[in-house]
Amino acid sequence: MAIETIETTATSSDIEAILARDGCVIVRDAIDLAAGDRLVGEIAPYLVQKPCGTGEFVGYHTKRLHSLFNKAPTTGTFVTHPKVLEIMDLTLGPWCDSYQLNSNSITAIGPEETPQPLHRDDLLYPGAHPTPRNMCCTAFWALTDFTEKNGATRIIPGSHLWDDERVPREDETVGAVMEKGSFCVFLGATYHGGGRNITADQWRVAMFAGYSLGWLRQEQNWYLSLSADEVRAMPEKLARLLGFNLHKPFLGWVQDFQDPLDVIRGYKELSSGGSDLYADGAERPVQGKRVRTA
Ligand SMILES: O=C(O)CCC(=O)C(=O)O
Ligand SMILES: [Fe+2]
Repeated sequence: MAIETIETTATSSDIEAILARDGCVIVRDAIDLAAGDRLVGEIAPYLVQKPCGTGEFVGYHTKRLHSLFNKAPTTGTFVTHPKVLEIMDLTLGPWCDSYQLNSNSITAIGPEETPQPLHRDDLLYPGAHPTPRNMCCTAFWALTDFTEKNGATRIIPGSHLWDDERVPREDETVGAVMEKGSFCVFLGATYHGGGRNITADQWRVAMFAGYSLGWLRQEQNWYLSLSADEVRAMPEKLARLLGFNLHKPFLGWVQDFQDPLDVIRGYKELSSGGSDLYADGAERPVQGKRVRTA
């Protein structure tokens, strides 16, 4: 069995059907190779400096880099890629007013790395499985080719439907084998883990971007990772995705019920008495109509 691989021309309904069945999908050749190489070039000086991890989960031959926005200007192109966001619209969109970037990292798996323990990324959030409500969803980009030998992420298709008792086994996994410039998406409840790297000299480099429902606490704290100046310089879409955003009807306001981006852009406290913050189209304080609750 292999993870189903589709072209960027696949329709939303095709993708939705694959994710409902498998909880994962690979989108082939989704970005031009020059963008990937540029990102690799931007992170290279930091990756050289960064030591390997020291734990079963973070690995002993794996390097991780975070806070990529301050290091690599090309990061935003990947994180706001239209096909990735189309998939997040499908998986997270129905359960929140807006979703957000949960975490973002470079994960570079080096020679001799052993498999990462299989896990669900939604383990951060208490909630029973199976559930129709996705808490989070992860996209990861192949910045080098992903092979069976160099540590391609292992995924268990269909495991998003499992309960909390079933223990995942390595022999149930398949490798997210893909060429660089492709990305793979899996639901928060889908079991996966970094793969074994049995090559002598290849580093498998991925850019992970996790997204979560906008009313959850984000895994990575962007408010302390980025300065107001850095956020002000970003495209609005990216700033909002990072959580400098008001989740309607009124979650996350600042000062006088302000949208965080107003404050980033220089709103002066006490200059307004505050106004009602309702969900789109609502005339009273109720949950937005497009947000599913069950
Ligand atoms: O690097 C990988 O392939 C998987 C990493 C992962 O799943 C994680 O750190 O949560
Ligand atoms: Fe993970």
